[in-house]
Amino acid sequence: MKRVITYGTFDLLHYGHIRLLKRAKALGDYLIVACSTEELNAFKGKTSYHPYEERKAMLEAIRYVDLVIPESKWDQKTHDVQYYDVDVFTIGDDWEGEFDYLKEYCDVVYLPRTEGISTTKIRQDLEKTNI
Ligand code: C2G
Repeated sequence: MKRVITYGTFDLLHYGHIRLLKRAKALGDYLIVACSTEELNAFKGKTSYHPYEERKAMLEAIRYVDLVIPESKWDQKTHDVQYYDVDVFTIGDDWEGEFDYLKEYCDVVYLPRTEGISTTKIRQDLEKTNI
């Protein structure tokens, strides 16, 4: 069984996230998603609309996702890759090169981001339309 892992906040879940998860799953047979906690979001300078438990529950409802774990520390990836016996680490190519150090433990694949959608864009568009 080929095991894949990816990391992210996945706030205001949108089709860019879903497309990423679909392609991540296609890299193997079992997809683990490490979902950023509020603690990690603070480290990334992000605040999420949905708290961790709600983002975790939404991710668990997605057909491509087999397991959701918390991402509470920026440097937990090396541990996770070994602990979960991961074959492939993948993430969007906005992070190109950032996680090449994991190549010592597994394949590292950067997937093209989906253009035209982001959590930030959703927030900005909603503010403009006063929904
Ligand atoms: N993504 C995408 N296309 C978009 C938006 C996001 O492919 N239009 C991808 C990102 O590249 C990432 C995943 O969806 O792989 C989750 O995106 P975010 O929630 O923004 O995650 P990020 O803040 O980049 O967190 O330790 C790594 C970090 O936790 C990554």
